[in-house]
Amino acid sequence: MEGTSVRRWAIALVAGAAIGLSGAVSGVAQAADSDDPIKIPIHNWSSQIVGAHVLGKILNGQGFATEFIPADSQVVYTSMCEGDIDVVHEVWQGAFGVAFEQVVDQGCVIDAATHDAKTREEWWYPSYVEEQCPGLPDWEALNACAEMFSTAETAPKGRFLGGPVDWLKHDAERVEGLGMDFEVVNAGSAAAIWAELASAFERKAPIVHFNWTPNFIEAIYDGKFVEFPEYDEGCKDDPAWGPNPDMTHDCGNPKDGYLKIGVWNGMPDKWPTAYAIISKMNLTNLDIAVMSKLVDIDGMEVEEAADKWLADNEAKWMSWVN
Ligand code: TMO
Repeated sequence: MEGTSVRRWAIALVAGAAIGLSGAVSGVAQAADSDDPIKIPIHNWSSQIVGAHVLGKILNGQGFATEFIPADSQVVYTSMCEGDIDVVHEVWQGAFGVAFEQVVDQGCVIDAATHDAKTREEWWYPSYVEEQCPGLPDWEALNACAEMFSTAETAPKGRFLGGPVDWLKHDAERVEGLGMDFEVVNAGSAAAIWAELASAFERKAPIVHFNWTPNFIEAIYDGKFVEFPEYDEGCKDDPAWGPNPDMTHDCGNPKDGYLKIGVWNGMPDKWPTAYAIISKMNLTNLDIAVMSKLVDIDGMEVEEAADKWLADNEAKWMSWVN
C-alpha cells in the first residue's frame, strides 16, 4: 500500500510537470489518499444502484479503487461504524433517518452532505381509487374503506403492501398507533410492488402500497400519497406526542424529507480527496428520478444507465471533482 501510494505520487508529479500547475495540485492532493478500495453499498432500489455506479465511476476516474457490496439498507449504518462500508450516498430521511442519525450521534458516521433533492416516502394509491373510496387522501377515509383493500391473507383487514423489510420499519407500529384496520404485508422487492401496481391498475382494483418520490412511477401512474397526521420529530420517540398518547409512530413520514450522504468517520484521513469529492456530490429530484427511469422504464443495464447519466451531466459532476 505504501509503495503504491508513493508510485501514485510520483506519477502525479510527472503528470503535473507535463500539464502544468493545476495538474500538479490535484495530483499531489491525491497522494495523501489510500489505494484501498472505497466500499460502496448496493441496495434494492434503482436510483441507488445507478447512483452507486455513478459515484464509483467518478472516483475511478480520479484514480481511486472502488468495491461494490450488496448491503441491507438499515444494517449498512452499523456497517459504516465498523469500517465495512465507506459511503452511503442516498440516506432517505423517511426510511433511514433514525438509523442514520443514531450513528451520527455516536460519532462513527459523518453527515457529509445534503442533496438538493427533497424526498417523501409514504403510503400511496393510484388516482382511480378515489372514486372507490371517497374522502381520500385522508388516512381516516382510507381506514373507513379498509376492507376493500383486503386480500385472502388479510381479510377482513385491508392490506398495505409495504416495501422490503429493510426499508421502513415502522408501518406496523403506525397501524397500531392509529388504530387502523390494516395489516402490513412486505413485498419481497421493489419489482414486486410495481408488478402488483401494474396488475391492479389494469383491473382498476383498489390498492395501497409503499411508494416514494423522486421515483420513475410518477412518470407512468397518476396517484397520491395518503395524508396522515403531520410528521414531527416527537412522533418517532415520544409516545405522548400525537393522537395516541401511548404509542410512537402515530404520524406520517416527513413530506420534505432530506436525502443525505453519510460516510465512515475514518474517511477524511484515509481518503481526503475522495472525501472532498463525495462531500460536494449533490443530486436533485430530477437526477434521482432519471437514474431510476433509465433502468425501470428504459430498461438499461445499471452500468449503461450510469454512463448515460454521467455523459448527460458532465458539468455537474465535474464541479464535484474540481
Ligand atoms: C428508500 N426508498 C427510496 C426505497 O424509500
